[in-house]
Amino acid sequence: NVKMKLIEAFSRAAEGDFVSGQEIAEVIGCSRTAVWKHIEELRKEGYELDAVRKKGYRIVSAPEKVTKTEIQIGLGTNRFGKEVVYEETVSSTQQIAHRLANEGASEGTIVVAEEQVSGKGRLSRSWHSPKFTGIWMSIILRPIIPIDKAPQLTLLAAVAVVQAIEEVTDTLPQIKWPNDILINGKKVTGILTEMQAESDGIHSVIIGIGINVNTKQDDFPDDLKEKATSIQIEQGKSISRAKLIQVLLLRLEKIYDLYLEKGFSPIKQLWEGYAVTIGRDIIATTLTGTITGRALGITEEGVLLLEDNKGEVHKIYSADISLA
Ligand code: BTX
Repeated sequence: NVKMKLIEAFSRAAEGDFVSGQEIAEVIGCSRTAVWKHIEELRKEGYELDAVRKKGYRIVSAPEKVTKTEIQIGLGTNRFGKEVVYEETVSSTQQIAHRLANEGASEGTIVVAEEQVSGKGRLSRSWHSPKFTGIWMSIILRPIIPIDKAPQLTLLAAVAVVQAIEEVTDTLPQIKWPNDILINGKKVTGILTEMQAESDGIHSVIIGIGINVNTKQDDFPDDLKEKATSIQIEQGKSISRAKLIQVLLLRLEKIYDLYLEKGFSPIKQLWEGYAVTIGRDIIATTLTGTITGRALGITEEGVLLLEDNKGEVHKIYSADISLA
């Protein structure tokens, strides 16, 4: 990949130093006269470059983008993110991931976009995904597990997201069952797990992760301003989205491998350590009604146990939770 070689050549030079046309030609294996064409391609990708006669080129600023190149340089995973499908604008990364999964895409393939115009939440709700502000990513998994275990993957993904955010920021995210990640009580991340399965089992699981990273208060529509937040809002400075994706992919791969090897128990423990709702009085709104009670914990399947005031324990498979 020419672009990657080129960026690597720049990153080897000391900051602010020029890299000569000759050096660039050698690194990417092209003629000196062809160098400018590749430089132009970088410019089109949002890099700002200085070109000075007899000195060469230098990168003035790199784009804050999450292209394949940005994600893959320095990525420490074995499988996750080895295939990256990047688009600037999509309707939903889930849609593309479903299509790729049908076409046989390998496990760990990710789809990322700078912007989604019809980002999807659960139960046909929408996910607000403005340009260049967040991580809008879907990952294709092909676990060999029974269909009823698939919801565990949502919890697994939530743990990985929390670990990744903790690693690259100084915030303390928490999980609200099953799929919300909150910072200071406001939603910073949503996770949507969808499955392609037939009677012979799971063909693929597509995990969609939306993280508000560098979103500013004004980027949220009015109805979200109260309940949504971003990493930038919470810690007062922006962070590199590409870096967060790299850390997230590594965490996801590690925890997924742990899950395949040891099952859900170790994931459950990690999850419970981050959960805000457990042990508290909550209101669960399901498709059929509302139940109020104390959240006791989750089962080995990842199902929420809720004890109502008569002492009856309900198994909650899918609901929206709020603190009572
Ligand atoms: P959810 O149904 O739990 O949350 C959706 C609800 O969250 C919305 O109804 C709205 O109230 C609120 N909301 C919408 N956008 C945001 C936002 N940016 N920040 C905070 N709150 C918001 C959660 O569903 C699952 C979201 C998954 C999003 C990813 S992004 C990549 C992938 N592609 C895609 O279309 N969806 C997933």
